[in-house]
Amino acid sequence: MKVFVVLVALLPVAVSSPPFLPVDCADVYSSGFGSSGVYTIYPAGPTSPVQVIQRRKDGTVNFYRKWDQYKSGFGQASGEYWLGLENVHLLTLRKTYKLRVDMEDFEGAKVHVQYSSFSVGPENDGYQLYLSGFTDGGAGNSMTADSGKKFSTFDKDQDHSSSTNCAKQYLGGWWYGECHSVNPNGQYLWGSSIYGLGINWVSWKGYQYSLKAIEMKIRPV
Ligand SMILES: [Ca+2]
Repeated sequence: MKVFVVLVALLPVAVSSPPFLPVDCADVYSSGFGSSGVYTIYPAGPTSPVQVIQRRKDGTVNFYRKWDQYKSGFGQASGEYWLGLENVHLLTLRKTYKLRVDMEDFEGAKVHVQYSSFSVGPENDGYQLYLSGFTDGGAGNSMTADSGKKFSTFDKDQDHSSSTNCAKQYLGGWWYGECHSVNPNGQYLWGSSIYGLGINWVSWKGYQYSLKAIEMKIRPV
C-alpha cells in the first residue's frame, strides 16, 4: 500500500496509453502500468479526456512557490491545484490541446474564455507558452498577450522586464511579460486586490479585483 501511494504521487498525469481508459493514476497503476511516466487519464469519462491544469477556489493552497514546485506540480487534483509545467509540456507535446478558463467573482458572476490551441514548450526553452484561437465567453482577451512568454517564478526571472522580477513583485508564478494582465497564480485576496497582486483577469475585473475562483483545463482537439 505504501508503494501504491508513492507511485500515485509520481504519476499526476499521462501520455503512454494503457489498453483502457483510466479515470485517474490509481487506475493506471492497478491495470499493471506500475512504472513512472506520463499516462493519459479520462477523469470525466472516455469521451472527455479533460485535464485540469490549474485551480483556485478558496485560498487554501499557497501559490507563491519556487521554480521546482511549478515544474513538478502541487496541491490536490480535487482542490486548489497546479498540475506542473513538465506534465503540461509532455501532454501538449503529443497532441493539439484546447484550453478553457472558467472564472467566478464574489458576486456570483461566471465567465470563461477558450483558446483552440494551447501548448507549453520544454524546460530548456523556459516552458514557453503557445496560445491561439481566442473565443470570448465574457472575460476578455487578457491572456493572449502571454503567448510566447517563458514561465517565471521568484527564483527564476524569465520575464520581459529588465527592471523588475515580476513573480516577486506580483507574488505568483506565471508566463509574465512586463509584467502581466492576468495573474491566476497570484495571492488569494477575497475580492479586493492591491494593484496586480491578486488573482487578476484584467479585461474582466481590472488590477484591483481578485477573483473567487479560476480553473484552467485542457482537452485534446
Ligand atoms: Ca525581470
